[in-house]
Amino acid sequence: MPRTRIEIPDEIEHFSILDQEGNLDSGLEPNIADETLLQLYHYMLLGRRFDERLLSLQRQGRVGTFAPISGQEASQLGTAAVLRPSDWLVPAFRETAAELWRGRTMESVMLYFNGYSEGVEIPDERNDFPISVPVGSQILHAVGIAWASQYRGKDDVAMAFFGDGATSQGDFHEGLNFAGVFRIPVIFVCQNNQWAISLPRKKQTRSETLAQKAIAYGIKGIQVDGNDVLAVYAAASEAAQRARAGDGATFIECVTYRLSVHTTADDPKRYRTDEEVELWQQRDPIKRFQKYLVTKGLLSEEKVAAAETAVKEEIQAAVDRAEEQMKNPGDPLYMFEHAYAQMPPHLVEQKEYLARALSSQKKG
Ligand SMILES: Cc1ncc(C[n+]2csc(CCOP(=O)(O)OP(=O)(O)O)c2C)c(N)n1
Ligand SMILES: [Mg+2]
Repeated sequence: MPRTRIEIPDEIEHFSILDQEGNLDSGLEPNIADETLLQLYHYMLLGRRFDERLLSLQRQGRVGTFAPISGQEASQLGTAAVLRPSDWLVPAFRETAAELWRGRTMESVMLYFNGYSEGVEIPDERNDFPISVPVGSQILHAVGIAWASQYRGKDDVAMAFFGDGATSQGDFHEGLNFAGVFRIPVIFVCQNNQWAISLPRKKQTRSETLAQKAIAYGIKGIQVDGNDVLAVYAAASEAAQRARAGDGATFIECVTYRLSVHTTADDPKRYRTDEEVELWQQRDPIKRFQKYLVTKGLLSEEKVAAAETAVKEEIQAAVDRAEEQMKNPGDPLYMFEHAYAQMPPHLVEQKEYLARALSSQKKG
């Protein structure tokens, strides 16, 4: 028998619109309303400044362990911004900017990272999932949600967030395979931030790109400059259209960088160099987008200063509200809420048991 070659799509597109200095490739400029561009800028700035404030509060003992997002704002907002309210956002543990965009309050974030179950509550009108820490679990959740949407004949899509490390989990492969076989309307957003705690990207996989893993599952894969919010937005819009049209899933690899610590319990100086961090600071997604907006006439030095002040005030007001709320201890019974429409019998029993224990404690 002869040896023959089987043609497979063996190229992966890398997509960027703004260069590292924020200069535009005008032929690729996406058609985004000015209002949306400014909203994106606001949330990128809010995400960054809130992250910095949380880190400072954590160092003062006023916030518990959390995973900072600095450097990843464009990857999170360019993607989340293409969702409709009825779509589903399925975050991992480092998506604060995307969650704020969807309407999560900063108080909720602070409550969560201080261990209050109230911080997990999602209002009924928001089709989002809470933070899920098990690496890669978000992929299965999103595939299931999107499958349900397809089954019900809706055109809502689900968007899963995960990191480069998650691509080594079995969940990733099962999820992508299922999405391929059943043409599930799901968007996989992989934030390749170059590190899985202390494990560098080059030790995660021998594949040249993460995006090429999509080829094996028969779904569309694309690599974007994850620090270029325009390219991320354009790629995510195409993915959402594809999903809504019944043409299945997309895997978007956002090439980005975690500028800060893995979590507040980590010291990255033990495994990466200052030079590497400085290199990525030069590719800062906010600076690049800001330059584009100034060139476009939507921002000026004064407007940037005003935006910084507004964001600072917004954060301060939220911190005050959260700290006021946290003067009262949370209600332990609250942990039973918001997970099930109908609570299973063993949890009903546990809830009743705890309620009895709490009330006898009060009496004693
Ligand atoms: C199943 C599982 N294994 C291990 C961990 C511990 N852990 C938390 S984050 C992380 C690394 C994740 O790296 P990546 O997927 O690249 O996401 P990033 O933290 O860079 O955003 C690990 C191993 C976990 N949360 N879940
Ligand atoms: Mg990572």
